[in-house]
Amino acid sequence: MTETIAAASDRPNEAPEAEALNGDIAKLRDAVLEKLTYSVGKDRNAASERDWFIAVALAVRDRMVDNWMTSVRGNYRDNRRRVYYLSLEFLIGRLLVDSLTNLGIVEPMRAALASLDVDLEKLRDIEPDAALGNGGLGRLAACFMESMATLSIAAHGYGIRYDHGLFRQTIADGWQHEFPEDWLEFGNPWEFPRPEVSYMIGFGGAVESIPRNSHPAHVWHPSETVEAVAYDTPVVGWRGKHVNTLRLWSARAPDPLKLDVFNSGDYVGALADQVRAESISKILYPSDSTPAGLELRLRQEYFFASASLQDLIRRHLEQHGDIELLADKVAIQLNDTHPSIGVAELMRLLVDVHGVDWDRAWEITVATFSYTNHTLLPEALETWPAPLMERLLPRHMQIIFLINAKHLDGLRAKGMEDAGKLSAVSLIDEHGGRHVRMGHLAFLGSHKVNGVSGLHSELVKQTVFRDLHEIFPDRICNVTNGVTFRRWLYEANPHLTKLLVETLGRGFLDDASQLQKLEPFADDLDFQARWAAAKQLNKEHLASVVADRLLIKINPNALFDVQIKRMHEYKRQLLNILDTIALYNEIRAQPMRDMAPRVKIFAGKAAASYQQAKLIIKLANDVARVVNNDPTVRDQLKVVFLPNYNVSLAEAIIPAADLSEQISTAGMEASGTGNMKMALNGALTIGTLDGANVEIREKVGSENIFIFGLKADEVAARRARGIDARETIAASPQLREVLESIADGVFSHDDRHRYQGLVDAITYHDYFLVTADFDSYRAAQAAVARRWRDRKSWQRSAILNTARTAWFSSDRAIAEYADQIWNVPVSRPKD
Ligand code: 26W
Repeated sequence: MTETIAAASDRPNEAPEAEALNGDIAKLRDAVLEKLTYSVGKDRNAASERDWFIAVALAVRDRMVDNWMTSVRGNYRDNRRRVYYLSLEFLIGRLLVDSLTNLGIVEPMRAALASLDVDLEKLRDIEPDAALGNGGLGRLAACFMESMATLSIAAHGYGIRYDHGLFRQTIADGWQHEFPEDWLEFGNPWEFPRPEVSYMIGFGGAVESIPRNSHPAHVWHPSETVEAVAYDTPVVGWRGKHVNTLRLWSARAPDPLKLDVFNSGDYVGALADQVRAESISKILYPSDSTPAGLELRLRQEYFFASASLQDLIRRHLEQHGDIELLADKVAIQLNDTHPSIGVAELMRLLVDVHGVDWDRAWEITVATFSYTNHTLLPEALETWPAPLMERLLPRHMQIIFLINAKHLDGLRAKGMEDAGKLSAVSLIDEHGGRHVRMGHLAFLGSHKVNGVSGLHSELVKQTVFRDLHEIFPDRICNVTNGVTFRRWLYEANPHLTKLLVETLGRGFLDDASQLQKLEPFADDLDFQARWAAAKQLNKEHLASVVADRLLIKINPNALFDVQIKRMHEYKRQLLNILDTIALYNEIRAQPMRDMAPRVKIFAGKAAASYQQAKLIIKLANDVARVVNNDPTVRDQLKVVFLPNYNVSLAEAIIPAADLSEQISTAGMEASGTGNMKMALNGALTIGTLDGANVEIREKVGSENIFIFGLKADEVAARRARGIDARETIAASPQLREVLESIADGVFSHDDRHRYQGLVDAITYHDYFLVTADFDSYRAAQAAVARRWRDRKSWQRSAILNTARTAWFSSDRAIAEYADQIWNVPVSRPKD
């Protein structure tokens, strides 16, 4: 499916002398054959592509193990301070080309396989995506793992090894359908099962308090126990020097089969415990904004938090013996609130298990944890009903109450009487039944709290944590997100990488800041031509993907206008569709008007229970059907919705994008990371001043980005004035025409009223201000069309976008975490 990876000479980190190269090729060839024969157990003449993939993956994995063990030994020998990244999601994607690239053996492996009549490209598409995440948060965790290895930080990732990742999306008659994803169907060659590394995780039961001198001891007697078993995946950094571990937990029933029950003939009953236990790591919750709020979700969160904390404490004690040194040797990052029950769990382990004094334990806990907030959406902030927490985690509920009591007492002691303030900063939300505020628990239990873009971190101080920020004014900081350039440039866009190496040399491969050296070439017509040629190859490739999957022919010379991200009303795919219809109406009104052909490319999954988002997918497909089959439109406008958006599809779309749609309602997208990936690959951004768009504009320059719409503070003011949009619609003839065409069923002949509800929603209750930003969005799109016509200036801006987005490397972001939050050294590749 993807472009052939560029030749050796311009493979990023491969310039070996021919001799060494041939040696390496021969060694790799033998290693692959050895794996095929003795690990896969297949003769080369009988081997399927999947057999070859497994053999190659196992051979590549071997190449990592040596440095992995060296890194692990080094971490122990050098007594290195450790970083633990706790995340319920790791959106890894595929690992074959990423591992080959970081080990610097892509071309030798290609040659080795070619000598065995095997095509590396074919194997690339065999590998299933490890889709253990929903979207931004999960992919960020994966980019961060790769950057922590690249910067040689002694880091572990901890998560859950879901049997089923994010659902597979199919589109039937324009509607999204979800199917279980089965990435482990043929096994996972990258992981090492660690049956010897397992921990017992308790649930339910009761707490016994045993009177002891100063204060009673507490012993928790869980009524249910689940075993957490480890699976380790090596994470190799750029240039393969340092290899870290991603440890994912799988749930097992301590005794999988109740033989007595089985022998009594109750076969299902005999397996009940096993099913119940294993359900914990069965499937990823497919929602990326609304907490399921279901017991199983809390079980998942506690299961992996407890297993991870027990494991890192074992490692700490083995090496340092003294639990009181934990905060000196360990930094734990909470990736949003999902692992934040870990704050109460560490207190339980320190106080109940290791006998540390409460106040000392709290000091250690706060000094060890730090927490990243990824969203301001009120519905995404997790709270758990106290009764559920009490039943499932009785000891933790006690601990949370005591943390809260000491917290509030401390504030009262400092003179805070205001009941409103006290309840606002309380861990317990008393409104409508008692709920535990997991964000507050994470905040209180951490020494540092960060947002993920400059604007977002300011909004975090002004909104969700306003009152806590007043009490702890130095706790909130900002670390703007980043993306790994290995996957999102070198591997996804070898054509552009080849041109960059030819033009800048290889230095930028180790030090992204050298991309700046591109600036002088921005107006160089010859360079512009080579730049355009690289983009054209990527667009032709995407056009073939669209043809394969949708049987739709798109013109690779058209402007590829791309919006790829999870479906959500605040991301405003609907606004993009309204623009598409307005464009369609314009073309129909003046079919012969010469306008720059444009292809609107959409892709994204909607949470299974998110009806409005699923309706917007249907509308996009309904509009596509009408526009693509309207003869008057000819080639001027095409609309495609690519199904099953995932990491691998993103790698195919992003290098082909001309225009990057980042049009969220200002103040609602914490950062965005797709925006960074597309700007890095030379797309121009059309967007609101939201999340990291603000910093992208700062870096690339306002003349190289199309900004429109209300700013975050204006959004708040506008909402305060009411979100009835009838006035706004009346004032915009184009908008009125577009909404009427939708409401009249122009795009839904089979069900004329399908979108009446949707049109009514934005007419009378336009919370996401789609109508308010419509005209300025249209104006920005018109500016895009004008700029596109002026190829020199477009190419200039495209080149400057790549030249000026080095800062958005996840290496920079991780270096900031290391410096500001984790207090660990980093060493850059080549160092
Ligand atoms: C409990 C359900 C749930 C699951 C996931 C609630 C919230 C989430 C995530 C926080 C949602 C998410 O992925 N947020 C995105 O995080 C990215 C990485 O920081 C940001 O770039 C995106 O702006 C933000 O929406």
